[in-house]
Amino acid sequence: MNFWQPKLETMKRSDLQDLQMRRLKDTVKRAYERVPFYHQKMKDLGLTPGDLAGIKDARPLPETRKGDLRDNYPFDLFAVPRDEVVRVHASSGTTGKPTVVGYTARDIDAWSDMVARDLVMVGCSREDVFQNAVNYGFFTGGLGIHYGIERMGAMAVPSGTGDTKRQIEIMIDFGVTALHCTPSYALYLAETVTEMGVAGDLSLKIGCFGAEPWSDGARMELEEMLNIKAYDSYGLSEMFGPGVAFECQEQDGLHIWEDHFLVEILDPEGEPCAPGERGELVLTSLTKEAMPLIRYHTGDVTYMMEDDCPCGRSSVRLHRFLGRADDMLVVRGINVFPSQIEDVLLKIPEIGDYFQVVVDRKRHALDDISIKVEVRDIAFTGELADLARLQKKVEGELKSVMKIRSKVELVEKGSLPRTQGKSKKIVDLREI
Ligand code: DLL
Repeated sequence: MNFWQPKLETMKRSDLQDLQMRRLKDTVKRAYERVPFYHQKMKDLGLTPGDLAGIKDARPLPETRKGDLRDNYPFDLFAVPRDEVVRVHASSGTTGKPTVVGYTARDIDAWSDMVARDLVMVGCSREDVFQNAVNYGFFTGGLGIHYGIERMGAMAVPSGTGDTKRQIEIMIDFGVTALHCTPSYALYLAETVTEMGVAGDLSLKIGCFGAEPWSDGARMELEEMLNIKAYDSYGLSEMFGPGVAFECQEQDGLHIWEDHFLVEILDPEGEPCAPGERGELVLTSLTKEAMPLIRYHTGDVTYMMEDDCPCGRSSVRLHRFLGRADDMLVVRGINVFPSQIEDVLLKIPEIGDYFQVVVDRKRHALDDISIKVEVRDIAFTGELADLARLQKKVEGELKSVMKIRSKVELVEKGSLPRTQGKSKKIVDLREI
């Protein structure tokens, strides 16, 4: 069977909720006693751990945001003495200091088991040769996935990033059967495989892609080009890293491991969203020792799917992420997520896999949204009229989904930047 920790993965919901409340009380008590930031926040709310006796959810507890990690840079949110921290990771934002996270040996252990759960869930076994083509530095996707691969016993191939042709040679020579990287790099790898004409030499079966939003269109494209099943993987450094939520073989929502995290989806007013209703994912860590976080606002937008999953896992599923609340473009009052644009574009056969959205506002004018899209060779018939027709078609299809007009600029294949990590699909030139 495809379970790594069957008891925890299939636990009865009432037992799971009891376990969560026990762990929540313990986490909050430790944070109150050991982290001055939380001590003060709880004091401001008039709360002591004694008030938690009858607690049923996280709502009375203090909230945490990314800025709080920066304000406590680098180690002031740690809840254990420095000599118990065996590793740190960091993620760099666009401004200011990076945010730093720490792990005890038990944290690394719990995280490895969580990633092992994910990999076994999508069908990996000890027989697999697993290439991890992401950056092995401060980014949690490198060591985090690597430890999970070793934990479940497959052969880890820590290829890191860089030299795409060599990555593909390794894939062929080592008989790689499973691949982890960002979806944008996967598309670039797939494109290079096609150019090299070696798709038939690959032994790939499984692709795990995450660290940024991607669409079902991109999934279909990757599955076809690489002859794999492609799974969505979600995580964030603040909650260990990759492995927090992962698709099972149903490919219909991501199981979030509720024995490790208490899950809330909140609307912009901070009120809980009903299942099916979009909102911000807010997480409380239930097992993290070195750096527990309470009601952490992830900034990521999704919704809860409540129906039971045929795979037998009892944890709640999250719908694939639409994007970050702050990546959502509000153009002339309409909300647009880059993943929606991607979904439309990938359904048009003449259009390639790369696009870039540029939003601008001329003085006193309305916002302008223009989208550069790469055109596949098949679209170049030699007739300018054909290109003009294609441009109109793309504009029309985007308008029907986004409800606003955008200007489409067709560009040649290869002219938009390729990336080995997270891609930048939006350029916002508005001065707001
Ligand atoms: O990106 C951890 C990770 C590594 C996840 C490898 C999956 C695979 P950070 O660098 O801290 O950690 O970035 C976390 O990336 O808050 C989301 O905005 C975004 N993100 C991660 N996974 C997904 C996903 C890693 N599957 C931030 N879909 C998160 C959409 C994702 N967004």
